[in-house]
Order: sequence, then C-alpha cells, then structure tokens
Amino acid sequence: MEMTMRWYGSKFDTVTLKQIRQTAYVKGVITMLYDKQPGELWPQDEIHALKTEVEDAGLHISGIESVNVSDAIKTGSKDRDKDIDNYIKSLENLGKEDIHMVCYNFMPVFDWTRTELARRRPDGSTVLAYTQEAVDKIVPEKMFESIKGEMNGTVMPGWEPERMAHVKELFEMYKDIDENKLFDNLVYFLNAIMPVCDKYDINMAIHPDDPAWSVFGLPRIITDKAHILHLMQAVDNKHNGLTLCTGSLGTNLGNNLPDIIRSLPGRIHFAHIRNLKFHSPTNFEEAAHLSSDGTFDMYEIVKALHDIGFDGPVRPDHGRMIWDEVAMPGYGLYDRALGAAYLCGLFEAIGKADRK
Ligand code: DNO
Repeated sequence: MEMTMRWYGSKFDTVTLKQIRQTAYVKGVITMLYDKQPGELWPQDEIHALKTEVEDAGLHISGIESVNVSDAIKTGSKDRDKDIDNYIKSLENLGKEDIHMVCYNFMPVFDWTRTELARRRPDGSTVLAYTQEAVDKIVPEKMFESIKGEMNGTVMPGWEPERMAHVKELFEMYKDIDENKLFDNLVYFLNAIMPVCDKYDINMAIHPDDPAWSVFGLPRIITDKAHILHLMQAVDNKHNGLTLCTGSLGTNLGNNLPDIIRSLPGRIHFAHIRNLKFHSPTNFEEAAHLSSDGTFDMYEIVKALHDIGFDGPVRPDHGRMIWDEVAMPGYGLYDRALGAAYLCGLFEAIGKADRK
C-alpha cells in the first residue's frame, strides 16, 4: 500500500503540499481539478499543471478523487452520451499524464450526507455526524442551507453551491429512477469507459454510498457486499473496482468490513480508512482513527487488506477537528496526519509479523 493524503489544490485547501510532504510517511496525494463540474472535460494541460505543482513539492499524484459523474449519466437522460464522451477524453488525458486510479461515485443528487459538521465530542474536538431522525425532519432543498454555516468558508466535495442551487430540478430528474435503472445506467457507463481504462491501465474505484442506505427516498446501489459483488460481476474487468471506504460501508452495522475486503481480491483499488462511533444504528459520529475510539476493529481491516495483497493507495479519511485548526470539516491536517501515522504502524506491524 501507499499512504496518501487528499489535497484539494492550492486554491481550495487550507493544507499545503509542504505540510503534506513533511508528514514523512505520506508520499502521494489524491487530488482533482476541484473547479470542474460533473460532465466537464478535464484538459490535459490543466492536469499537467496540477501534476507539476505536486511534483515540484516533492510528492506525486497517486490518484484522482473524483472525476465526478454527471446526473445525466446517472439518470440515463439525453445528454448522457455527450457526457460519457467527455469522461472518456478526461480519462485519456489522465492516462497520458501517467495517472492510473480514479475514484468516483454513483450517488443520486447528494454525495455523502451528514446532518452535523461540527458535533462536539467529550474531548472538545468536533466531528461530522449523522442522525436519521434529523434527515427525516428536513426537506431535501433545505439540506444544504442547514449545514452551510458549518463549512468553515470552504467548498465541500459533493456540496458545491452551483449544484445545490438546483436541488429541486435534480430531484425531478431522479423521479423515475429506481435501484435497477440506476444500476443499469452504471453498467452502461462502465462498459463505455472500460476500453480507455484498458488502454491506459486506469483503475476505476467506485465509492460506496454514504450512508449505506437510501436517503430522501433516492435509490442507493453501492451499499453492501451483495451489491458490490453484483457490480463486479456485471462488468467483469479488473479495471472496474472499489474504493473500500470503511466509514461509508461501515454506516450499516450489518456490513462486515473484513469479510467484504476478503471477498474482493484484485478489485479494491483504493482505501479510505476511518472509524465511526455509534450511539444507535442510525446515530453515529466520526471518531479518531484508532480502534479504541470507535466501533471498527482497525487491526482486522488492515489485516484483511494485507492478506488479499492490496497494494493501492490508502488515505486516512475524515479526521476530527483538533488543536483549534480551522479547515474544511473532515479535512484538516492534524488529525489526518495522526490517522496516517497510526495506519502506517498497523500496516508495518502486520507486514513484518507475516514475514517472520
Ligand atoms: C467525502 C468523500 C466523498 C468522496 C466521493 C467520491 O469526504 O469521501 O465526497 O470523495 O463520494 O466520488
């Protein structure tokens, strides 16, 4: 595995490449052209400029998160083929720049959903949190308004104001889309892009739905082992793989994370590792990475990744906001750096114990 950190680009991130570079065990960043809208073409010169900036700081690009998929592709509406053409060209441009891993999601309207961005924990740190009760009380159009004030002035991925201004129309687009249609549209999309992925050896890593169940009545299809295996079989190409996101799949306490990992040898291309603390099955908050602070056994998760020979990029996912840092919720430097150190320790210990 390779330890990485997500970086949104110098225009958007409070964390600098220099700080990431000095986090000794992090050699790569997961980044993106953050101002591109879903469906927009990623020009090669812009990718090249981003790559040069990262490499000038002594790091490299380990993968992209995300090249976002447009709602036309997700709903299969009339602009889908145009948007898929742009997606293919964007992948080609990434391949030409020697970038071989792309994370994306197929969640309708909202990307990940949280109801609080700064829940205070007993130690005074703040974290992202979710309660189903809060979602059930709110109309979807008000969702963005309700969390906007806690974004610390940043633009959060999946919650771009440009998209959120059209939430009503977005919901309208999905009114006839059920799980089966959404799944078919995903398969159509993957079949269309597999040739360019084969040509440039690009691993596509779908991000699970977060939380791993339907919100606001919208269909969700990447929620558990059965759905993931179904997708792997429907497009049986090694470039069609998963982002193993413990914090997303783990929202459903019925999901056995080590078992999901062990069922996917060769198909996990990227790992997001973080912990959650549950107060009830539908009320949880993000915790520090270590096992004892939350619900998941991080040793078992890392051990399963090690045992299947996972060798892709890993990133410590959302961190708590600690030490008075002001940053994009979940994406401050301090707690993610602590998380990366802890995860590197687990990977090193498990790897060495295995060789003895
Ligand atoms: C949130 C992230 C997601 C993720 C996308 C992948 O912090 O994990 O926004 O990047 O779902 O496309």
